[in-house]
Amino acid sequence: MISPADFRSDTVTRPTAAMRRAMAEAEVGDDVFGEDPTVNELQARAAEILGKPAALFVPSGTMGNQIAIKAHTQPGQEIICDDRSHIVLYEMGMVAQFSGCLVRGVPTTDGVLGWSDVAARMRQATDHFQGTGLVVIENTHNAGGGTPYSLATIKEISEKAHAQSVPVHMDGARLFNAATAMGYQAKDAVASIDSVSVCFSKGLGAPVGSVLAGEVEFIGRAHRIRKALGGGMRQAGVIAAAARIALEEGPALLAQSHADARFLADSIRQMDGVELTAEVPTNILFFRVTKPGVTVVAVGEGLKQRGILVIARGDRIRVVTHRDVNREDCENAVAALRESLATA
Ligand code: TLP
Repeated sequence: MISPADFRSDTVTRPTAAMRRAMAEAEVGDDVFGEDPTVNELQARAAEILGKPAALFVPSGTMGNQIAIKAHTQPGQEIICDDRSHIVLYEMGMVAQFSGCLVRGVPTTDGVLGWSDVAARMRQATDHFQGTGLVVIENTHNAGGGTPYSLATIKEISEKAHAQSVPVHMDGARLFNAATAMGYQAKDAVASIDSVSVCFSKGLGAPVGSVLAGEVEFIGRAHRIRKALGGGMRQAGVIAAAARIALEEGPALLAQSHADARFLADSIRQMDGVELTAEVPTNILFFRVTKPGVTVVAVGEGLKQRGILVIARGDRIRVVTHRDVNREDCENAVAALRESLATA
């Protein structure tokens, strides 16, 4: 049987042969003692690429974000972010559970905040208000359609938040997708912000791992918080070795994924019965079903029967391109979508 083409997420990529080799050969030590050379090298290299003084290897993007939120805030403070942010929708309420913070979510069309959105919700701590503790921006924005931030917007939000003594964290799970689409360097996008978490295990292709980067003192606190969450990973060089290859070689492959997503978007634009819900600037595409009487779930099921996996949930279908699907898979997906719509 032919294995299905998996467009559910860019998290589904399998480690390459080179990654598996590097994992097998990785020099390791006990990272809780700071003695794993492969982890140490990965952290140093990630810090260098992101232009930050220090970086910490973490098991997941969720842990990277939640450590950052805890390290930046005090219980009771407010966090300003887009109301469909990953930290709000998909991180198990940890903003409340772990950091004891409140979310002031901003409704947006594409997930990207402007300074005026943030400014309207900023509150100084007074006898009446607990105050804003943190601003979080998601670059690219997943639920908004893989939307990248411009350098100018990041800089404006950061500088103006800092003027009110409020730090800014970037959920940069797909920062390199943003950099590829916007033509900037990852480090330029994070130069004005306080911390960034970046995933190796999405489009970059590593089997596991993310990194949190920021100032030395902040990463010191993050290290203690990671331990509290059970994130002391011992001989983690085994996974850091694959993450290092993802970091060095993954970004160059993202342009192809973006071109594949554009190909899918163009095909969907020409099809009756479906409609894109947002522009497709990177590797994430959302569409809804407009054919009367046909549900998102039915189309998702029809695609699955034809060997195409997507996420069909709520009122839209998400398709994500990545290094483990190619143009032929995309062409097959378009044909499968046409058939599914015709027979649904
Ligand atoms: N996103 C996953 C799902 O959880 C939705 C996906 O398939 O897209 N920030 C952003 C913007 C993300 O999209 C994700 C994962 C994370 C953080 C969390 O990363 P992990 O899964 O490593 O904890």
